[in-house]
Amino acid sequence: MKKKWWHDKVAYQIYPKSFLDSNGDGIGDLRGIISKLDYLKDLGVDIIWLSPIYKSPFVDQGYDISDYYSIAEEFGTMGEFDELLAEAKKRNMYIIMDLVINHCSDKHEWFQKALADPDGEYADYFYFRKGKDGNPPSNYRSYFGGNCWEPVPGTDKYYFHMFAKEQPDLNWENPTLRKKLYDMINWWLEKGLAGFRIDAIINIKKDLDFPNLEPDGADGLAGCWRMVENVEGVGEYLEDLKKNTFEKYDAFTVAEVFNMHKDELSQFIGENGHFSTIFDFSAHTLSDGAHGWYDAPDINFNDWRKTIINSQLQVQKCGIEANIIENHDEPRGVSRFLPEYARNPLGTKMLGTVSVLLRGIPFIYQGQEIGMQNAVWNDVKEYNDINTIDQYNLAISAGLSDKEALAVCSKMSRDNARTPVQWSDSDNAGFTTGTPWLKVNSNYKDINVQNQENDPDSVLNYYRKLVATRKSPEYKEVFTYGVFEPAYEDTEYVMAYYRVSDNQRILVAANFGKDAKTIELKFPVKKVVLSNIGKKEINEVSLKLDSCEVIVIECGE
Ligand code: TEU
Ligand code: CA
Repeated sequence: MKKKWWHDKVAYQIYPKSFLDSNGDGIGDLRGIISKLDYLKDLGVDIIWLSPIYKSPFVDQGYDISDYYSIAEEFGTMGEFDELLAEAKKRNMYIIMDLVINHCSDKHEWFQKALADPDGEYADYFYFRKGKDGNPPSNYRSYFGGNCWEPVPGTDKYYFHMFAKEQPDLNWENPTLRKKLYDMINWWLEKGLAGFRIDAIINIKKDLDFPNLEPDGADGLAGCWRMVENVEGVGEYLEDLKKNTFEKYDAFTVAEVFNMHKDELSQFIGENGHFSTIFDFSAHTLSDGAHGWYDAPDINFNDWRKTIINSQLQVQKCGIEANIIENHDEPRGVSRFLPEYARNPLGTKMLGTVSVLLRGIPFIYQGQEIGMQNAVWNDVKEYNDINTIDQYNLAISAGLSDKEALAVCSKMSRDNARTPVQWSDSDNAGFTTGTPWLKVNSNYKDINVQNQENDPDSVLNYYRKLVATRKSPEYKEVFTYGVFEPAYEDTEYVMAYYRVSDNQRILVAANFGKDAKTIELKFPVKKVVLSNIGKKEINEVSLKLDSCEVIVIECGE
């Protein structure tokens, strides 16, 4: 594999609104981020991904951009952004931004001009189509509920949106629009950005016939993602995008790609793939419900293990993936992937170890490094997220009671990951001196950065060790490029794998079960590299793993 500058890096996702508020308005901001760069450096972070900070009406928390060239005033100024770039550079850290180019905000100048002249040049930046017999052009359900087609006032036309109606989809067929997007991307790269996380990008190629699909819900609609799934040709756009932008800057790109055909993986992340890497969401999609969150299955250990193993084996044939346990769209990993008895510091360290040492770039989501968990939600009014409110209503219309619908959202809500970062045990977890825009998780007195700084055995200090191990001169090569080999697949509740390079073999073994397990070691132990219970040595061939224990061993000859 040809080496790239980003292969051995560790990344961290910041959700700016919830990271740290510096001026007491209850909203996290750039100053807050700048003040924590040393904290992130200490954790071993190289690449920082900022969820959108562009000007936006925040209908979907900044994923609805109204001006690609300005910083949202809630977050700060362009001057402060430049300062962030410079301060990151001083610390040998890289900043990447979110790139949301499947859609923009309905308040973007382009869309405003399109509405003003629905037959004009700007209308073709979007999908404007005539209705059929007074109905929308087709029967697609948007990601956030309701029809994808919204009437264009004063006309017999509709515009297309896969997400909220305030997020009209951009028409990638239009070369002038594409050129404007490329210019914008290059403008940011010229500033010194290291690359982008690319939002919802698989959706840019539509079936221009917009055919009706077999309804898959009581609303008579079919999920719009199914139209996108069936259409060919997105690759040409992605190549054109890459050639005109990222490639010229050797930029790092990590794309959010759902619904890809597995046989296309090498086109996406192979040697000459469209992107540097994509996120591995395979374990997360295990809890996709057939109709929504209300019929989402629980994740069981065997499926989870099998999914991760399959994905690792698949990906290493062609490239490097980006591994997460959570992000701003997902519930907290500790609450989701760990059984109840393991939702404690030991279990949290175990899950982190298994994830961070996989083959691929680890992306740590803010708060993950202290083991933040899902919040307890008592009222639908406590939520802010548009997706959660839709899913709550969907559950109610499917016949669930308010209490049941809330339980569904408590488990699945994106707001679980968006509660403010818990910095200390003082008011509002030290996130703000004002009123936080979203409630603080009530467990902040137990789980917060300040407490963990002072405790050598804390989750935070363990994550520091974990990341440092991955990046140490001794193990960097094997953890970056080493082959992934599953191990002990027949042992119940044990998630284990080897990472193998020409001259090293590392075993990572974790016991997710409630009871102790014993595994027979197949290689002599050269060294215990890491243990979440402080084991220093192993003398036996039979290795007993307690419940929630994880161990990382360098094997000898
Ligand atoms: O997410 C795209 C996407 O497919 C999501 O709808 C995802 O399926 C859902 O959030 C899971 O609950 C991206 C962003 O990550 C998300 O925050 C945005 O809301 C969305 O695009 C629209 O830009
Ligand atoms: Ca603020």
